[in-house]
Formats: sequence, structure tokens, C-alpha cells
Amino acid sequence: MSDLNQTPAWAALEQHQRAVAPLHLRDLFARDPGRFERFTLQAGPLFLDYSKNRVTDETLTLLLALANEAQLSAWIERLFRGERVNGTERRAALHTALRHRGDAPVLLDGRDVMPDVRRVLEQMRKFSESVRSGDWRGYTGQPITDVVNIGIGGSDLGPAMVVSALDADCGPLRLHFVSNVDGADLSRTLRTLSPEQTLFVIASKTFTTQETLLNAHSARDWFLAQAGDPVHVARHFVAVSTQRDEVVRFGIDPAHMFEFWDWVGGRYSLWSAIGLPIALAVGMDRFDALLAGAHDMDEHFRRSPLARNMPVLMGLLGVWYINFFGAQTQAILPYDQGMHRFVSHIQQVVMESSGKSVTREGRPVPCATGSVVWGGPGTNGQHAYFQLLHQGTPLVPADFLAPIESRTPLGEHHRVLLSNFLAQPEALMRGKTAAEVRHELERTGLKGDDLERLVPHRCFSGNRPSNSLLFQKLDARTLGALIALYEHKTFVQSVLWNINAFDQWGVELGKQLARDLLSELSDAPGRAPHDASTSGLLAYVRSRLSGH
Ligand code: G6Q
Repeated sequence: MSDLNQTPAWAALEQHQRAVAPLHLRDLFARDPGRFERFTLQAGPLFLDYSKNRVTDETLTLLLALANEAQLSAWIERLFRGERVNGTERRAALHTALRHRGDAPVLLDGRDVMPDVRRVLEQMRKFSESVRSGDWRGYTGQPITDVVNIGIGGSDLGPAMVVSALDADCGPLRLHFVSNVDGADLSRTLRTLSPEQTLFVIASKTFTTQETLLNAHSARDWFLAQAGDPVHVARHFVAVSTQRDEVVRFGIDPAHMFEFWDWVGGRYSLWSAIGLPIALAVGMDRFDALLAGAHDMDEHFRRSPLARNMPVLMGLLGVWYINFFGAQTQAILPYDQGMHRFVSHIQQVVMESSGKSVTREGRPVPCATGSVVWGGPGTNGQHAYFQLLHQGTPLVPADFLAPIESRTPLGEHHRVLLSNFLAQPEALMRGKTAAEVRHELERTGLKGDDLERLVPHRCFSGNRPSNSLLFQKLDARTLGALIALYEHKTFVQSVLWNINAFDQWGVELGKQLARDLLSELSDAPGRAPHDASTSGLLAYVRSRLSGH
């Protein structure tokens, strides 16, 4: 494929950007009473207002032309049809099969994957129901009260996010997530638990990840210190993995293994058996609703015309800011405390998928790819980093998300939350002119130099773009649609940049490097000489370690 930045569509967008850059959103709204109607879209439970973006009708036409140039529609079909879109690992990325509904087959190399998907879903249902109902007993005959998921990255962030977003506290089980190899993570969690009533889910696609295996071994030692006989491990340790042999090697009965497959990427795996802690926390019916919501979004993404396609529009708007305005970061700001882990999960989806600098063919990419995704729940951020959003120099496109209904009986809290959700994008868009600031200050009695000195500090340039995403309430189905929306948005951008969204060699590098240095910490010779800084640091750490 030829580089997209060499196409007429790209050149047209560059030229168009020069015309749009001086336009102020305030004027675009004033001039065009139909802007909100035209630049809003409903997809299932999600309502997107993208009218506060620095775009005109022509911008969207040109961005869609760019998408056509990149053959986006054909790539979407390739994704759903199980083609090997992950070229470097020669794998499909069929996470959409995990949430597929109905009886139609989903073929991978001519074989229907759905019987396997359904078999594992059924296994998850039986198991989660027996643990939740108290039928599943620990080694002393007591029911399970606490579940500890041990996993990292894709085997942690997704399930941990969904469990906190779906308000799992009301279920019969307490869920804990241990990911960091820093022993503080595991010991802090185990401190309050009783081995007799604790179930460990060891979640690892490869079952070779250093952090997870070390945490799992330490958890087993902790368990056996009380339980004594290793035969009891079977009632307290289950595994989620693609690697049966490794699971057996660890000592978990394969009957207690929940399988998934190499065509499921780690950051796209919460829909697979990696979602077991979700089913344990909120029940299999709600896990199923989560899958159904994601499937609704899959259908919308696959079937809607590009111009009325939510992940496509959000992806193209991202490209507009990253490639034509030089934006380097993007904020995600959910006005829902339960979504406090949402940003970390989407951050992984986006930054691991788009953090690439060569094309699918291995040539250097000719334009910027990806952006730093950050953010957190509103209103907290308003008292912290929003200052930079309002008055800083970088352009930070922001997504504001909010449920219309609260899940708590504290209705007044929710009205305050919603008023903030509405106020911030408006302020970012409108800004405040010098005349408005003067008028405001005069009303406080300030005048002359004292007033003028303050004016530049209290002006807001505005014209800062945002999307607003509203949904009735954050139930499982809606959350499924929201996560799938960001997954597909990320895929759209990868198609435009012609990069592989489904490999992660940078993550693999981290795994490799740490293994090598671990042996050197114990005085074993290294495989390759280090630079002076690393050798110096290694020697420093070694001397202090042995000094203890
Ligand atoms: C996700 C990444 C990465 C991975 C973890 C854990 O896409 O590949 O975050 O999920 O490194 O890997 P395992 O599940 O194999 O332990």
C-alpha cells in the first residue's frame, strides 16, 4: 500500500486544515443552527455529540475520502472475517467472535470457532454459579468469600475495570486484583484474607509472564502454609490461559483451566475466559450482557455507512488532530466514579495498538501514529489537570462521558455531576474573551491598571475540541458497547496509518530484558555487555543488595 500522506486526499486535508485552523468553534455554532443535529449520532445506547470539534462538513467529507483511500471498509471486513490482520504474529484478531450472537459460524481458516467459544462460556457459567451460590467449597468445606485474580496487562486491566465499573460490591464475592511483581501488591491483598475461603484465578495467556508466575507461586506458598497438603490446591486455584502444558506444569488441574486462543490479543481478552473474574463478581448473566453490548457495537461498526459510524467518526477525528493539528495526547474523562479504571484499560488498548513506527510492510511510517491517552474521572480532574486543558499551550482533544441516570439514590449528587459534565466542554469550546473578562472584573469594582494586569491571565482562548458521549445508565450492555467503541476506533486509526494494531513487540522486549537482568542481579554473567550507565547501576544495586 502506498503511503497515505502521498495521496490527494491527504494533500486536500492539509490544505483544508489551513482554512479551518483560524475558525473559532463559537463562530461555527453561531453561524450554523443545524450544527448539533448534523454532528450527533446515536448507536445503540450511546449518544455522541461531536459538534464541538474543529470541523466543517467539508472536513468530514475529506476525512471520509481519506478512509476510502485507505480501504477502510475492506479492512473492517477482513477483521470480522478472521483474516490474519496481525501479520507479524500471523494471527487473526477475532475478539469479535467472543461476543458473537446467534448461530451463524465464525470461520477461522475454514473452521468454525463458535463451538469452542460457547463451550468455554458454558464452563464459565457453571463454575461462576457454583462459586457464587456457595456450592463450590474450599478445602475445609467452607464457601468461597474472596477471589484474587493474578494477572497483568491485558490479563488484569480489562476485568479489573469492568468489575469496578459494574459495581460488583453487591455480589456474594469480594474481588481482588494483583498484578505488580512488587510484593507489596500481593502481601497487602493477602493480609486480610483467609486461605480457607479464597479462590485464586491465575490469568495469563502465555502462562510464562514473570510477574504473574511469581505472584502465583507466592500465593500458592501462602495457601499451602496453612492448607498443608498440595491436593487442596485444586479447590483454590484455577487458571485462564491458552497454554495447557504450562498450566499443568504449574500444578493446576486442566479440568480447572478455562481456555482461550491465540487469536485473542491480551488487550482484547476481557471478552474471553479472562473475563472469569467479571462473571464471578457480577454473575454470568451480566457478563453475557456485556458481550451483547459489545456485539451491538460490532454490528454497528460492520454495517453502518462510514459517515454514520461512531468508531469510524471518532477514529477520523483523532487522525484529524494527530496528523493535521499535531496533537500528541488525548484525554478521556468519564463523569462516573465507577469508571475510574476505564482510562487505564483504554490507554492500554490505544497505546499498545498504535505505538508503532513502521508500516505493515516494515517501512518507517511517514506520519505520526497514536497519541498518549490519559485522564480520569470527573469532577476530580477539574481540580487538577483541567487547568492545562483550559489554558495550556498543547491542543488536547477530550472525550467527556456520562450516564444520565445515577446508580445511587443520591440524585442531587448526580445533578451536580451532570452540570459539571455539561459545563466543561462548553467552557473549553467557548473560551472567554478579553471583553468578557473586563466586564466581569468591572462588576467586582476593579479598574485601571489593576484590572488590565489581570485580563490576559483570565482570558480563555476556547476553540478546544471535545466529544460528549452520553448513555442512559452504566449497565453491563452499555459498558460492553463503550469498550468495543474504543477498540474499533483504535482499529480504524491503525488502518489509516497502515500499522499492525495487534502486535506488541515493545511489551515483549520488557519481558526479555528483565529476565536477563534478573540473573545478573544474582551475579550470573550477562548475555551481552551493558552500557556504562546500566553496568554502573547494576553494580550499585548488587553491592547494596549483598550488603543487607
Ligand atoms: C496485551 C499485552 C500484554 C499482556 C501481558 C500479560 O495485549 O500483550 O499486556 O496481556 O503482558 O501477558 P500474559 O497474559 O501472557 O501473562
